Amino acid sequence: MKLYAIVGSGNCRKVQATINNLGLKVDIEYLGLLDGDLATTEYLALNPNGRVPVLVDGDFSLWESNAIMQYLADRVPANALFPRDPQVRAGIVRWQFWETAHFNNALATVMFETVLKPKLLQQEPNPPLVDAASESLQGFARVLEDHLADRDYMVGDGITLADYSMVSIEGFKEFTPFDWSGYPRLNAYFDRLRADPYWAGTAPESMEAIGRKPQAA
Ligand SMILES: N[C@@H](CCC(=O)N[C@@H](CS)C(=O)NCC(=O)O)C(=O)O
Repeated sequence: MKLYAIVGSGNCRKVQATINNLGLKVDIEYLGLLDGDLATTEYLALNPNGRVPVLVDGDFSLWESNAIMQYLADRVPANALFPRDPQVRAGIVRWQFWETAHFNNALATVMFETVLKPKLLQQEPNPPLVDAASESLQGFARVLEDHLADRDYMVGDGITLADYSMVSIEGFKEFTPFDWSGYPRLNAYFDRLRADPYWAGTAPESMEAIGRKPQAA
């Protein structure tokens, strides 16, 4: 199997953490965010959105990070990341939908406007967009804070796909101008996941490395 990825991309990191945790053998090809690699005819045939990640497994190819995680986990019998029990699975899938539609959508908007846009693209942020996303993020952060009142992980007693999805853009959390002080359990949860070696192993070497193709050894 082969995964097309970008260094430091949260949506790629969650897939890579899944691969690491499951011990799967997947070749990773890093594309350059600003090199036009996502806009080639060959790549758009794999993902017409021109985004990463994409998984290729023989004749089968798949985009959307959470779908890729589930596909990979289902290739490994009896794993704890995505168990077979329908109610446990539904709980995991629920939080994967929630992170992408709500929590990380709001966090990514604030982060992109205030961090990536000025630093990577040399463009000005859009203040009304930042304000609206920050307000949404306050509400979703409260939902997550309350969910973590009596648990260390999103579903059950250990790490599942829901956790790797939830923390996918943790690398930008502290750089994002948002007041996290009212969410102690959320902050502790992010720190807990940061200590997971499968997740930690997906971190970029530096902020400068993000989006750039690694130098050939
Ligand atoms: N919903 C998609 C989002 C994919 C996505 O937005 N990927 C980003 C990297 S995290 C990307 O490819 N950005 C490149 C671009 O927008 O040009 C998923 O979960 O896979």
